[in-house]
Amino acid sequence: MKTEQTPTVKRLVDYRPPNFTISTVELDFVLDESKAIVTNRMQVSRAGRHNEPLVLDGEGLTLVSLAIDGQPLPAERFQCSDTTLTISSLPECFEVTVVTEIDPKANTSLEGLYLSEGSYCTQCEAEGFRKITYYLDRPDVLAVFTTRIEADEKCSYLLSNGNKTEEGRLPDGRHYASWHDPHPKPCYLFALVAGEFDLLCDSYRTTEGRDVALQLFVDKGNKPRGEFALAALKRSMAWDEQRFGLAYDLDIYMVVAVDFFNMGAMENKGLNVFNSKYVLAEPQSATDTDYHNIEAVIGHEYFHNWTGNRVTCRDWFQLSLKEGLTVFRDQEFSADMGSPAVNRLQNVRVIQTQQFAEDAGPMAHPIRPAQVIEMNNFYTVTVYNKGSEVIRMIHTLLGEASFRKGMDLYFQRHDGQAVTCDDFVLAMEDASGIDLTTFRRWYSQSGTPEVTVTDSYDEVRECYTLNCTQVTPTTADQTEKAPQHIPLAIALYADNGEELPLNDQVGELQHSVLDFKQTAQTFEFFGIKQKPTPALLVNFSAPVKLHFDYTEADLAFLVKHASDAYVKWSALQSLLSEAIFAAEQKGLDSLVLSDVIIAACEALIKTTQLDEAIVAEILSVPSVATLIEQRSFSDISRLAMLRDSAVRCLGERLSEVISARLATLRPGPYQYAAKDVAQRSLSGVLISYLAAGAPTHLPDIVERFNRVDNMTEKLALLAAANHWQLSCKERLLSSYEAAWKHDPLVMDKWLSIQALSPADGAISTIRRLFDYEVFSFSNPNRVRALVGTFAASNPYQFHRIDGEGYKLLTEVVIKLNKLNPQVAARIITPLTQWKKMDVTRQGLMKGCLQEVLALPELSKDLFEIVDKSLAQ
Ligand code: B3K
Ligand code: ZN
Repeated sequence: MKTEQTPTVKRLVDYRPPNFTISTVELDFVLDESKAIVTNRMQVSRAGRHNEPLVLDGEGLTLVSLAIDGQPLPAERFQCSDTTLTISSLPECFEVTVVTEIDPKANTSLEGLYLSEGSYCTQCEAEGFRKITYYLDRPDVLAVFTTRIEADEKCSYLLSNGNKTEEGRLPDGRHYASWHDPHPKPCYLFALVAGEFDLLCDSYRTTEGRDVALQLFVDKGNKPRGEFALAALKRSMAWDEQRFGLAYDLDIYMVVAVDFFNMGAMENKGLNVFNSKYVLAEPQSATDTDYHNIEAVIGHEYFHNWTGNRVTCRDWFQLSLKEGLTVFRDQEFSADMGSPAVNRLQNVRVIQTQQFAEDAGPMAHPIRPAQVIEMNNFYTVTVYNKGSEVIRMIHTLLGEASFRKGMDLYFQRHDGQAVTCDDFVLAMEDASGIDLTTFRRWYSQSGTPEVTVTDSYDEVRECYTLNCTQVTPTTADQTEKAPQHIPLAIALYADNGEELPLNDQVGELQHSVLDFKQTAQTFEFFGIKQKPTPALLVNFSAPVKLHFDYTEADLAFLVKHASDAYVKWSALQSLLSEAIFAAEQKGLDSLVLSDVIIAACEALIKTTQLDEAIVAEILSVPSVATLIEQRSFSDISRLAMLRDSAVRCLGERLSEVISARLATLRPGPYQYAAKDVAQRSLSGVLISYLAAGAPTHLPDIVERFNRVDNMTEKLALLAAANHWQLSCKERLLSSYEAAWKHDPLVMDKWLSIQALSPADGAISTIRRLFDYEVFSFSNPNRVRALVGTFAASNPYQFHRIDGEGYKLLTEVVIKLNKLNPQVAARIITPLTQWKKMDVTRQGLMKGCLQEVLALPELSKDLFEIVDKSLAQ
């Protein structure tokens, strides 16, 4: 229903180029906690021949003064609304000087200019610059920025984009600094930071011979925790030069870590602002996963300097132009820094669990959305991770050499421009000569294609045939679906486990990636002496669901013989999922895994032929979130019980083998090094099996917890004790608390563990923790650690049939509606996916959503998501 308050929908088809351009912006900030004065002087020109007024965006600003070409503007020449400043009767070229007042301290949305633990910082993407000053807040308006910052001397560092041009002292204990960024940029890349920090310095010489000063700013006392991130930055710089020939383009690169931040980090030109979670690490307090994520996010933001900053987006519908491509680049970087196979499996898990769920839910959208209410709602796993899969498919279709040519051409054509996803695909097409006409559908069509493959074998012709069909189910946003261009990578195995050559009829070797672009297509392979076992979707070559009628023996065969880690992993995941679903169908609460599955797992535990990290991935029993994604309608509490029962069964049946393997996994003193990370990850999985099914075989958990020198192993022990309700759980929690109570970032893990407790009483514990001193509703990391984790990953307690879990989340969402709409809109996601649940839970969940929808002054962030969910 459209009411007065219904927020407006913006559509891609309505895109028009800006009717004014801005060449230079001079910003002057006089900082004060609750009254900051921003003077903005811009040189503006009319674009094209028209008489339209200039409409600047602005939100929550107090207008102090307005002048055109230095002359104060009479009131009849301009108009202010809640979101715009409209100025009419303007010449062709003119200077606008607008002075506004803002209140950083009252800004709890963490968008625009705000305070993080006493330091000023900004977040402008997507549309936060308009909360700082009146501007053409859209990515296709590129200007050269000069920024002067004046503040109290207790803010010892005054930072902005580009190079520092001036600094000095002022009367009354104040000082100033001026910055100039020579690269024209959209305002979403503007940044300002002013505060007191510890500084880590280093330098990097680019292949072009430029000496770049590297500066990392962290909270006082955190210097040792910044070393790893700084080293990761240098690795990123070297990698981008080597892999893509891209070097850095300013004399200084700054990274600031702040505690109050809505997402991971932000790629502002020359001045990245980071959530401290993705900067700070030392072995005692950070896990291997933290180290991995820090390296990935540091890389991601650095890579944006070319894919995002030098070439930016024409409009926000094109977000995947920079995000999908930059995720692809960071994934390639992580793969090169560590294990490609393990990284690939981790990427695949995000797609299969979170992205497939998004496609199946109310917020389904293509990687290039066609319509949006609140842009911040579209920084999604679809735009980012599926976006990266789409780039990866282009890479697969073109091959590394042509892909690189395509990237080179893209930069050659578009450096300094704001462009579209079509421009990117065209560069790839022109550079490679490969037709991507059908492929472009991946940008406009949402949903997960379902590919069904059947096979047949003709002994006389020695011909093996794969019959492929594809269908993309209707999604919440789109009913019509066309076939996609799917690169389907395959391998065929003979009974002895040997991989067979893929010959065509005349004996020529065929490509192992099949070009599957029609609704139904048949592929034939010749010279095949006996019916082979096919491995399909090798290395997860496309973001699709694949169906093939494998027997249990086929899957066990693939676990053993397939050379590709994804195929092995996927085969064992299918065996385990099928066992769980079969028990669910029978209405059972527990299950016994077949001898075939047990034997496959036993062989994996014993093998020394595979990297331990890959074994750990393969052996991980699918999460409830992964399972639920594979079924349209499930009893989630039964699935959770059966999932745990599968782990218990493995622990019981394989306790001896597990104990023997565990004894061989003894990494030395902590190092974040691939071999050690692999050992710790396998050890974590094996310990959880024993905790589940054979607790008497466990090593002394408390002794081990006290002895190990790193957070990775401590947390794995704590997680196992918590999930499997070992008697030592409380002791471990107290010991953790005593060690880290002073450090909120480290306490986030402790909060999450308690949010994950399957035990009754978890909800009252969470409520108690709301009042605990480290917790605060205004800090997104705390909220995500406690409430986000609970809702997304505690199936037993969040989905309680009495509705108490849903009630808890709803209360928090209501509280955050005004405090921080972006975080509210994120953590509500599990409630919006009610369609997957049983009828009772559906009713409870919808009731909660209706309560949110009825809120007075509902943010547009929440409105968009809740309204769509209820409309299903
Ligand atoms: N570009 C930012 C994300 C901005 C999110 C705005 N709600 C970080 C990144 O993707 O690198
Ligand atoms: Zn990004």
